Amino acid sequence: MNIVAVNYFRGLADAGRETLRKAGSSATRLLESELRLGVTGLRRSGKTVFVTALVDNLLRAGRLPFLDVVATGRYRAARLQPQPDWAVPRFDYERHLADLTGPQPRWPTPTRAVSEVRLALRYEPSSLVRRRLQAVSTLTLDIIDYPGEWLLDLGLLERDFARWSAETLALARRGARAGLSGRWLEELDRHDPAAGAGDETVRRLAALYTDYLKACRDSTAHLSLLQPGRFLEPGELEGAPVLAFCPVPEPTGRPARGSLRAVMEQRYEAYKRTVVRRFFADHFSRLDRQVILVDLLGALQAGPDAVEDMRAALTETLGAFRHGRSTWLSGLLGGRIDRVLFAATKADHVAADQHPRLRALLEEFVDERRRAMRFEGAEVGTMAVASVKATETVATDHDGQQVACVKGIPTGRDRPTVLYPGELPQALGDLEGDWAGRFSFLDFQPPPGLGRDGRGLANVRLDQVLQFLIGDRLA
Ligand SMILES: Nc1nc2c(ncn2[C@@H]2O[C@H](COP(=O)(O)OP(=O)(O)O)[C@@H](O)[C@H]2O)c(=O)[nH]1
Ligand SMILES: [Mg+2]
Repeated sequence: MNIVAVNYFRGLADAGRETLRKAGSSATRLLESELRLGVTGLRRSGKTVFVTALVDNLLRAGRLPFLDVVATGRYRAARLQPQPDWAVPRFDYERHLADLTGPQPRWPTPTRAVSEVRLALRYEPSSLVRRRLQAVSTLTLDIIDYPGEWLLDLGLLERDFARWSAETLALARRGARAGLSGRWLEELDRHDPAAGAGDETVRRLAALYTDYLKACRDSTAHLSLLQPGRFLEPGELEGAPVLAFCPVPEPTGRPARGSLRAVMEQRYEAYKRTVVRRFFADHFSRLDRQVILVDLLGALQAGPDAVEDMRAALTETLGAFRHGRSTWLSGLLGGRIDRVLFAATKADHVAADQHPRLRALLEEFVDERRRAMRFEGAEVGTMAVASVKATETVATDHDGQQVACVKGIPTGRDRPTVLYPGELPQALGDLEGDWAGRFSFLDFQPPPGLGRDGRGLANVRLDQVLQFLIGDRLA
């Protein structure tokens, strides 16, 4: 057995033990409990800023009025602790905080792989019975930040190569993608899937496919449904052969051994086995709660294709959380995530009166799957949040009418500007035709003086986020 496979099975065994330990200790869990919270989202959805702000607000606790344990005066304090997984990089809270709160405030430098941080939260239990047993309880909270691109890959486990190829090829010929997939599809056309293919051909096709995925992500089209995720966020696998494949059309003749189709299929299956399942066993299967950050405003700004694509990506993502014994994923190890929160980030890009609509739009995306998940016993929440509030909502007079605007320092400028970002629709169906260009959300700099009052980074609704994600464990 090769090393990767050994590690994979070891991962499974560990995860299995973990599940047993959890089940066996549910009695003691009341007093001293542990919770693993996953934070994910596609690139630039706001993970790093979110985790930094979450940690900072838990440490300082001066801006959490709707977190019950704080509101009722039972919260003692929190402290950073050494993390349990020694092979995973530590989330660099201190450095990110220094970026945000320095003399020249700037957004944290991006990171591209998994990282984690552990906090111990001390609080007084609310029930008399528990207080008699222990005056102060501790919740150990592990926060794990990982690329949403990896999460999207769980959907591949349910598709064989033929199906994945057919779906991906069809998608590449539609909408905004058609303008970006040309070079890859032309090159693919030049090869007979049933004929033998050398390593060089395979690598060239894979490279063109990867370029296409990157173009989808980086173009103004703002596309989300991009698989395999490691092609965009390779983590430690940069350059590995398991990341060199691409979809191939169904061959008409009988494919020879070593044919293009056969080689690509082998690599696809190897990717699922050694990369996707390992991520599942090592990280995903060990989470108790999950928050998925969504840059919905970014997609709205980009237009209908981006919104449709984001909807598809969220639906695919929710598929990974299906509970119940029938699905492969939960059948393997027993899914234990019982709360999933979708959060539309950067809500401070629009005026506060638009937040209910932002949330409603997000809700529309996840609604159908949400009912299925509630049926299985898991909660799915939606919220509009800003991890760091970079603007103020101000009322201005426009042709004799009061309109709500945002005021902040746009990126690249040095003075506050008042901006009318437009009104969000009540429902996605209200947007008709090609509405690209209807919204103008600007990027803002972190506000000067951020964090100086020592109460925790100014934010929008992080307390409600925390109440939903961990509030019940601080009761
Ligand atoms: N105004 C505002 N911008 C944000 C917020 N969170 C993230 N951003 C912007 O989004 C960018 C990407 O955020 P980051 O946390 O690095 O995303 P990640 O790639 O998911 O880790 C940042 O550099 C900011 O420009 C927020 O709460 N408010
Ligand atoms: Mg990040």
